[in-house]
Amino acid sequence: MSKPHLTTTAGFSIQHLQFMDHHGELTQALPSTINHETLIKLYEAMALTRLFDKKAINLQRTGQLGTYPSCHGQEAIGAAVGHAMQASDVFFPYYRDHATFLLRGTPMSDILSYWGGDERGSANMENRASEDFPICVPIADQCLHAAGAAFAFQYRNQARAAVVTIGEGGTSEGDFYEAINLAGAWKLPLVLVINNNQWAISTPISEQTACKTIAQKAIAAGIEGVQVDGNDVIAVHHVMQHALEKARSGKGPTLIEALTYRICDHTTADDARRYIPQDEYHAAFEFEPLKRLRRYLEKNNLWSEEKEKNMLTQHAATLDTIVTKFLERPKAQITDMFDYLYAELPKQFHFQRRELEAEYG
Ligand SMILES: Cc1ncc(C[n+]2csc(CCOP(=O)(O)OP(=O)(O)O)c2C)c(N)n1
Ligand SMILES: [Mg+2]
Repeated sequence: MSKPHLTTTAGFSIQHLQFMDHHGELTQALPSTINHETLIKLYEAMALTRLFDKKAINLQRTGQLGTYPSCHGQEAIGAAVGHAMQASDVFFPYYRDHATFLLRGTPMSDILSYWGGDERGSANMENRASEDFPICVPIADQCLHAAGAAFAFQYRNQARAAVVTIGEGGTSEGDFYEAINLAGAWKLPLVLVINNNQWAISTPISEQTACKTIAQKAIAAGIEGVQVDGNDVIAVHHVMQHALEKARSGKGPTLIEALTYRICDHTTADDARRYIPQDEYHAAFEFEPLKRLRRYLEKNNLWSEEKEKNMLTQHAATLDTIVTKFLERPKAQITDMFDYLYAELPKQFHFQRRELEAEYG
């Protein structure tokens, strides 16, 4: 671990962790938790996520998808989280976790269906690697769901971890504080991963909080907090593995702040050029996670132009299959909004459902 970033009188400290800088140079020896094979796998997953992202934006721009939140520049967080988790752990995602879904084996055509407003996008749970929850758009609700599941694992004596993701803006919400408080008080097997992309739509982190770091919020809950370079997939992967093992072995929760930058619009319904200072925005591209990992792999003779070309050809074919499956799925039913919301439809909605079906079904 590198030098503490902040130390309190109570003896808690916040570490800032990095293994690889933006030139693709190691700033400390590779941790034993990661090898070159894993790094290549992470690179390929991050590259596929970036292409998926581009494709989804194109689908939205051509009227074939609803609002979509890009994860451009933030792929290292999702890839590290997805790779470090085991199938028996449970993931409580927010809306910018495409890389994690990919590595969790979530059918990516379901993710497109979800953003296409199709209830079946969240419903095909039987296809999924585990008991992962659907995407949560109401900010910070997922932290409470995750704390509840973490309690269930603890109560049943199961060696499983609940992993929840949230943006830095979301950590201003009461639900987030309630979840970390409970996790600390009950020593829950919970890992909270904060994507600090420094913007909450148009609100910059400087206006969001007076805290120097998001990780230090862990101190108030009496839990371990660590800040990592969120563009360094090695660092995120390393802290994730540590936090997951700790959670599964009954040693309690961890809060991980992954520092990155949102080098994209908030969603396709946004135009970030209207509020992000352009010099800051363009400078952030030099720090993005794929570029540095490719540089590292090439310097170590683990990657080449030819391998890149072959990977892109393979990824294009994978994406074609995903998009075809999404576009060719049977049409959604208008009554889905009732049928997927309740296990058993409350009586007062029967009339509404019948009326809707009669008019548009
Ligand atoms: C409870 C709630 N309040 C407001 C919103 C509207 N909203 C959607 S995204 C967002 C900003 C979130 O920013 P952050 O937590 O930093 O995550 P990011 O989008 O940057 O990844 C807001 C306010 C919402 N979805 N839910
Ligand atoms: Mg944010």
